[in-house]
Amino acid sequence: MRCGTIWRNARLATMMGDDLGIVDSGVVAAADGRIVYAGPAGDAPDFGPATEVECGGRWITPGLIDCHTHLVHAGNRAGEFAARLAGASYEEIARAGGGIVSTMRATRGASEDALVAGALPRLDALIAEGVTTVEVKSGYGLTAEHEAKMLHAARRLADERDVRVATTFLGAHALPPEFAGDADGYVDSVCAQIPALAAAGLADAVDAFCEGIGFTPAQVDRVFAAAHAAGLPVKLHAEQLSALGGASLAARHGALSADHLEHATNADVAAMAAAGTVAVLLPGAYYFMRETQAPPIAAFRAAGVPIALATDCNPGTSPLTSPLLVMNMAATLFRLTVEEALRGLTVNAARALGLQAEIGTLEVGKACDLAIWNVSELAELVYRIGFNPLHSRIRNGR
Ligand code: DI6
Ligand code: FE
Repeated sequence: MRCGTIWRNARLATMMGDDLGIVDSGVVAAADGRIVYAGPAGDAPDFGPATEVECGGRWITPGLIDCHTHLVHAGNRAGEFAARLAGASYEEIARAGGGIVSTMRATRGASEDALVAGALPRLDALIAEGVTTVEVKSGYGLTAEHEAKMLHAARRLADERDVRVATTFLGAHALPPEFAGDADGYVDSVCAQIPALAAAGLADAVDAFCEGIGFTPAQVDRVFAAAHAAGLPVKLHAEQLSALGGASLAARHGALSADHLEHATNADVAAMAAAGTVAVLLPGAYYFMRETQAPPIAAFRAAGVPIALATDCNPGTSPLTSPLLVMNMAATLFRLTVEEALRGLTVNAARALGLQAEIGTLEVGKACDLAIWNVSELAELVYRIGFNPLHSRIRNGR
């Protein structure tokens, strides 16, 4: 078998099957950026001449996938954080013209170059912890021009760094001031942007914020219809602060994922299970917003809804750039198991992006995106707080 690089003497968490798919004495081999073998050393074929990497018994997982971020944005909201410490609520700040709209002002005022430059340190923090794929949403431009600028900036991150970027159009994130009192008019303009963004290849999916301070299920329904017409998959910020049935709506639309979900009901869970919609949990936002109602994890488990995890990196509710801390928070705050946490940033995150044929497991034919860890047991990846045991990160076999 011809191959380029072989990683030997490793322990593998392949994420194949329903658990971690562990191989104790494992080998991974790659050719032309793809995995050509991942399994027990004893069963490995003769690979012929290749670059050999001795892993010294280290653990190899699939490269981590951060499937929900708002990495591209200008400015920060540290001042609002301070105001919240002094007693203001997120909703009060939003209704007073702060919140998402303050990041919108900063983002409209930033050039595409400045957005790229601003996002790179955040992206580098993710990469330093083994992220090989990141989803990036628009949603702080809130005009056709500035939303497209954000998506261009997101695409350029993949030129600046060795990382796969999936982009999501989140025009229906907040009502921009010029449409005050006319949310339906703004939704019309969001829908009208979708065909051109799809045709230009700028958006891989369409998202919306279904919430009292965001958009109603009826408005989201219209955005999703426009996405379907343009051939784009959908996902939804749903049930974060209140129960509006957004997750059920997303499931009815065959959404890749519904995200946040603290207030999801049994009906939402059943609809997601039937549709195969992934539950993307964002414990950083739950923590930062000091929420007290955790998502219905037991119901997701019982119904077989796949659970993914992500940073939700954004300036307002989750200024977080650590996938390792996300796993710890998911375990500590939501009581996810080690297996669920690790699957949440690999195989199930791939599914939340519709990329399960390409990434997320150590499986022949998939991209050879690996994270190699200096840990003696996988639980260490979930257990430590503020410590990064990444040994190396492989993207497309390099
Ligand atoms: N939910 C969130 O947590 C973020 N967006 C959303 O729809 C918040 C974004 C922000 O406050 O800037
Ligand atoms: Fe978000």
